[in-house]
Amino acid sequence: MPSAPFKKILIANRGEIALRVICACKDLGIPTVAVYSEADRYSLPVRFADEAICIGPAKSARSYLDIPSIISAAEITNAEAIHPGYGFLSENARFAEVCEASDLKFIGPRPAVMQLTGVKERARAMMQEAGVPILPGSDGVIKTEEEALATADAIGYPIIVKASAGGGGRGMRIVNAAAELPGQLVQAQLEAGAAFGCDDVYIEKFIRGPRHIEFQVLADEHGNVEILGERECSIQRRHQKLLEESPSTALRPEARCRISEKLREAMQAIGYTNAGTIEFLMDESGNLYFIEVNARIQVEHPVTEMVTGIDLVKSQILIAAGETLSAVLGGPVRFQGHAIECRINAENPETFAPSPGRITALNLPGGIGVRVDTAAYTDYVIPPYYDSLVAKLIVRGHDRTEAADRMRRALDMFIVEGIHTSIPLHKRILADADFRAGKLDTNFIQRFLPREKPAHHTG
Ligand code: MV4
Repeated sequence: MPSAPFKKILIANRGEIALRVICACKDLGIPTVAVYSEADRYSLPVRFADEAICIGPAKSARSYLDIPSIISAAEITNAEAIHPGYGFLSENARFAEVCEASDLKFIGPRPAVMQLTGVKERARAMMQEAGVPILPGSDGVIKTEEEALATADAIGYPIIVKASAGGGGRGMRIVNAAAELPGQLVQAQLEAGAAFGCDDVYIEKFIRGPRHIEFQVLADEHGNVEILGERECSIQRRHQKLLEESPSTALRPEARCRISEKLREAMQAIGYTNAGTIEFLMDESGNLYFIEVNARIQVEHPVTEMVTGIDLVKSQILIAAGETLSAVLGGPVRFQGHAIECRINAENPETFAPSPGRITALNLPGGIGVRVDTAAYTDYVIPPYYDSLVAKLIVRGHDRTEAADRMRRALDMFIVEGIHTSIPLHKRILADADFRAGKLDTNFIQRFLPREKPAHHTG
């Protein structure tokens, strides 16, 4: 048995993903440090990590986003590496930089690469350079109304103005005609400036009701890159994914191979390392267009784990320790069966408002092909300060039908009392004829939200 890749890992996160990282560390024989806010004192990551350090009050800005507190915790405990999870500091290039400067290995891409992927129109240009299809759009940042009008004229309406520093749907404006463009451009710039401290925007052709399909990347620190298939993430509400699956019913093997090979070359060209996700939109004709890179492990990573049998978090740690991809993967990547994930959120089923509070009763489903990633337990109190994800229910089947049937069984046996959850919504989705037929797009969820106005930006 070779020695552990790191002497100790600090997990700069909370909830189910902190616990997920602890599991990977335990499997690798690596001691862990949990950091927690005052609101998370009675959390499972605190209980199951080897050490736990309180880093501040409930508000994220003063705990999970507080770089000096986290670095201090790592230094006090002699941690050798930091896993950032998703959200919080996971895509903060400056945090990655401070880690390296403090002699702590950041488990993620290099800071310079995170800086590049964080600037959307630069990532776009880089992908185009590498031969990955992108949408018609501006050549970099749009500065003036004249530039905007000329670009939009050339590509044709509708177009979308996006914040260069955006992501997750923030700072986007759809423009249907030239008359609206000057106003929307200024609005987008103001919104971007306020939200991200940078008012750079760029323009793309707007695709109505696309599918959202993303590819999982693993890359080592020796120039080797593998693409681990795709995830279909079209079922979203307000840019929050609700249900993800792999493979996508819309992707033919030939298209999967072609895009994967292009992505492999592109990721190699930018020197991408560790885990990452490349997001695409698919139009009605089945064409894929790159939109953005997520330089982190994602919430929905278990879907890929279930069809490949590869532990992505363990892979991240081994890659960060300098292992080669072939040693990490131990052979060719094989895809088997179909996986579906339902995000169980603590939210009001009608208003989707967060529903924090005490879980008075909890039954987690199990059995063959069922996995639950959660940090919840009976009597756990969901704090109001963070996102509303309480559990991820992931199932695997030999094919999509078996996976969907298994998901319905598991949802029926998933009991959460004391708070409202998205379980009833998931039951309705799984029973839907279009869902069963694999007929999905980003407008799919609208039909399940009769009290909601359609989101203005989906057209
Ligand atoms: C788009 C688009 C249509 N055309 N870009 C939303 C989040 C961000 N990652 C990109 N987004 C979109 N970009 C062009 N050129 C539609 C969306 C979009 C969307 C994308 C994926 C999943 C759900 C969505 C919901 C609304 C809008």
